[in-house]
Amino acid sequence: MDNTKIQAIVSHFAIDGTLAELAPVGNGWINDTYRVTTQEADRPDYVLQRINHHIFQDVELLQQNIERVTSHIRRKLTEAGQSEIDRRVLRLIPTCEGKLYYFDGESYWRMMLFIARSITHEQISEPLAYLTGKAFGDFQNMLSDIEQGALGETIPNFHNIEFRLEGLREVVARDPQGRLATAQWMVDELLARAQKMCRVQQWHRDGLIPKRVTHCDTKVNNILFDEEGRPLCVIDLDTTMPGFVLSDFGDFIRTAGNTGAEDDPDLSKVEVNMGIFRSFAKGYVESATFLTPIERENLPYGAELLTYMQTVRFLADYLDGDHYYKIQHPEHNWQRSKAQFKLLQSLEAHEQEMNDFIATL
Ligand code: GN1
Ligand code: MG
Repeated sequence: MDNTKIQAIVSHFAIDGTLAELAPVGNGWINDTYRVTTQEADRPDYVLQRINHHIFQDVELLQQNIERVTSHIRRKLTEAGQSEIDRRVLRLIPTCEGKLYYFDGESYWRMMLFIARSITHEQISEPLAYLTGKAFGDFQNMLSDIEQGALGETIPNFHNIEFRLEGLREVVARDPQGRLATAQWMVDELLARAQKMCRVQQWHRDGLIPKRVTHCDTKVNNILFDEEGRPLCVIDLDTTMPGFVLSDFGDFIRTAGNTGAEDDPDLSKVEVNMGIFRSFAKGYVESATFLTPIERENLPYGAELLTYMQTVRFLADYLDGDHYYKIQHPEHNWQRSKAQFKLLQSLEAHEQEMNDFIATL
């Protein structure tokens, strides 16, 4: 997109300062992101994003969720006497008409304050896993008293395993690409675990497990750290919505607690990294003081559940002909499914060990 067009978009937002420079940033594939630099040294810089409204279809709801989450956290930080609050929580910049996004007739745009002098990590380590656990636990803790009904689901049924399994069953019945023959064994393995994995939804219906505010993308690169290495701010709030805390715990272990890659072609490299598990769990349990006994005991189950759910999602996309996840080669989603399934098996083999560790915290 050319800069004059983006400049015109920037002019619709109530920014403080004069636009000096525009540059694309980041590596996410969901939204397009630009850094907006201002001329004046004493004025902030900004981040402009084009929202992917194919994935986030209700932009109004999406932006309202983010505004509610960030204003709630901002209030908590103020009450706690924190300094530099605009570095510790995202701040949405409204348009000149006071709206939370701008629609140019084609795309939806939003603006945020840029948090200067922050550091992100793509590689995990045990000390970093501990700090990340603390940061996501704090995040959920600050949001644990937000009014019921304040937030909507920005992607309906996003982490609902019953819904994801329905999707898998539906595509298995159609087999539109003729790929089922290759994948049948994995379909059987997954369906054999369906009852165990859907248990959380049943617990919720029985009133045993609450929905809280969950981030739903708990990767280490969604935390900004300060120059001293302390967690500063949780970012990427698009999927922050009502859900089970098991989701956030589990998705971190799925992504960071794997000795291999998410799509590793060499399955012998894929195992749960118990050092990362222990460090993250320790940090998380220390700050997530609201956890009920059933939530706490089931954190290892959460790790299995999210890995299982990701296997189901990759496999369904493979059978369907690769419409959701970008692929680098024709069998990529199948490779991802196998790698996630291998991680699930490793988690299952370590279930007792994980449960025993949680009990010591
Ligand atoms: C997508 O693009 P990324 O990595 O932030 C997906 C997650 C999956 C992940 C698997 C909105 O996230 O749910 O776990 O891919 N996000 C969406 O790599 O579907
Ligand atoms: Mg993301």
